[in-house]
Amino acid sequence: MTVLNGNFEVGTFSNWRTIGDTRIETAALGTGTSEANFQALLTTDASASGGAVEQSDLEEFLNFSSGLLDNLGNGDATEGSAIKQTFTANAGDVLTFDWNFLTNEAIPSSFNDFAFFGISPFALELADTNSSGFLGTSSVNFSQETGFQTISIGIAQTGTYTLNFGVVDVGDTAVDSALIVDNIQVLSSGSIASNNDVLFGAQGFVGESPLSSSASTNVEQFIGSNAIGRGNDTTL
Ligand SMILES: [Ca+2]
Ligand SMILES: [Ca+2]
Ligand SMILES: [Ca+2]
Repeated sequence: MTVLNGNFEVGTFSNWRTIGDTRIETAALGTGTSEANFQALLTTDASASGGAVEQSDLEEFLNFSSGLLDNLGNGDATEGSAIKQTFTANAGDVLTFDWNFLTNEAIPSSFNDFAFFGISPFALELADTNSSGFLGTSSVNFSQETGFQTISIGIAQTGTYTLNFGVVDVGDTAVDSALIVDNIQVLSSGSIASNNDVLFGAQGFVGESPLSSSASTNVEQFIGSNAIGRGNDTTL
């Protein structure tokens, strides 16, 4: 089963499971949209329904090992929000989505909030307060945004995967950040581009090997069961 309601045009989180402060937003958010009318917003803020949850609850929800969010390298993750959905894919398919990281922290800040996506039990950072290219003020509730970006991830092995997206506060819980995601699709192997940003398989996110037919020739990031890093042609 492919990703359902990956563009949120149902207007709800139908087919997704959520934790923390998660909302369907429109262009009224001030960021515009990357695809049609509706998009998902995840924040590290409080909300009427309770808001962001503590790190351990996030890690349990996402089937992460305890402390994984700290081990991504930005410091002590404190609280946040996430969504997830389980789907099946074939080797050679490509997962693609649009994302936008927003923050009220300084850029950069030692309170290095970050957004991530992953295939449980693995996660990979999308952006943090040290990322380049922030656009300045343009959204209703946040002072900075990266703007919409698109990432594509080659799927190295046929299987059933649980896709996750999240955002966390780091160091304290006071100043909030958010992640917008939209346009989440799994494209069949016939539509593969040759420039996937990341690959993943049974060992997590990996480098170019072992999938030669559709593998990227310029993989820039990888993550495995015990490591995160950057490099080319690296298999964990
Ligand atoms: Ca949409
Ligand atoms: Ca923060
Ligand atoms: Ca917070």
